[in-house]
Amino acid sequence: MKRVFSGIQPTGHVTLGNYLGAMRRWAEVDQHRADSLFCIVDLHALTVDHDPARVQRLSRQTATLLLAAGLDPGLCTLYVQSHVGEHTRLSYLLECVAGDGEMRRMIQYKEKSARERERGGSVRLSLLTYPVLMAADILAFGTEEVPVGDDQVQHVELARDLAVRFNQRYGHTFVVPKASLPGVAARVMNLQNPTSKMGKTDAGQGVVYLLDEPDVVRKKVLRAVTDSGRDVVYDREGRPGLTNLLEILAACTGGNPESLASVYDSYGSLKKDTAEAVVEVLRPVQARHRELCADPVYVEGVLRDGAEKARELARPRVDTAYRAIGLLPPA
Ligand code: AQP
Repeated sequence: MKRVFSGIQPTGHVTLGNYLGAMRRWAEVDQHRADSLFCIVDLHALTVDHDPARVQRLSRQTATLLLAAGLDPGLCTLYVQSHVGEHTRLSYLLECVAGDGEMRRMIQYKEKSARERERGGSVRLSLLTYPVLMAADILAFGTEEVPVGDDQVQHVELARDLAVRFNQRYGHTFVVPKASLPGVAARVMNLQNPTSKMGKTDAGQGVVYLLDEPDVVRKKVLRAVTDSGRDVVYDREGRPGLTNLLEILAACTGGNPESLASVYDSYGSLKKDTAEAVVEVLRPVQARHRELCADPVYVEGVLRDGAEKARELARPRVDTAYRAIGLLPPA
């Protein structure tokens, strides 16, 4: 069976972008067709200015939401990254095959380091090395496929490069993974700024959160920035606001964004239908989330069992990498 791995950072409340770009596919497709691991990558949340209590709270909430979205511990492994030491053990080895130049070229590093500087903060070294830790997350498990949104493709490419380089220098150790993207909504854009990705750390009306009440969702979608012009057309470059709404509607209803464009003759009706489609997609997830919140012991048990399983799966390959690179095995 194919090995699939993917992760989500507890850096903010889970968004509609996370759901449509990644989580929904993990639950509806990946866990049924592959031997899948899904991880709350909490160490990555420490790469930018963070509040310790909030990261803990968001880690629990993200795990609960992943279960609410349909991840089934009988079908997949769900765990928290910091509970499995193999991630950081392997990350160091991969730092020894990665170059600082390739880290500085990462788009997310450029964007997030600029944001930290704008806020007057310093840039953490871990922000620069974060893609190496992500490569370790992936490579530790012999992952073949990484289902992600479009923004993570460059990082998966780096994981591929590091796997190939390590294998060439030290002998075949890692499977070379590839990214897989959803057909639609691979990059859901901010509703107020449709040329920027809808990100967890953005505040404001442009981001729909998975736990937003129906009326809040409606308000945000109805107030989405659209483009000048009257006709409804699918054009990512020229009409990013409309295109984003069409992509969201298509992802929520199973349609095709380009053909949906011809169904609408006004922005108002497109927004109204999109708002209702999002509300309907979120409804069962929110209901299940409420049930799971009443049973935190269940969620903790899932994470404990998941971490144990992930440790067992990762350890042999990480041990092999330690020997291959020239480290003396403990007596
Ligand atoms: N807008 C999006 N559209 C489609 N997919 C998305 N993903 C994230 N945003 C979108 C995918 O969701 C998975 C988990 O994402 P993450 O936790 O790595 O990223 P994030 O939500 O963008 O969180 P950040 O980086 O902490 O926040 P920002 O960007 O605000 O700084 C991934 O598969 C990702 O592709």
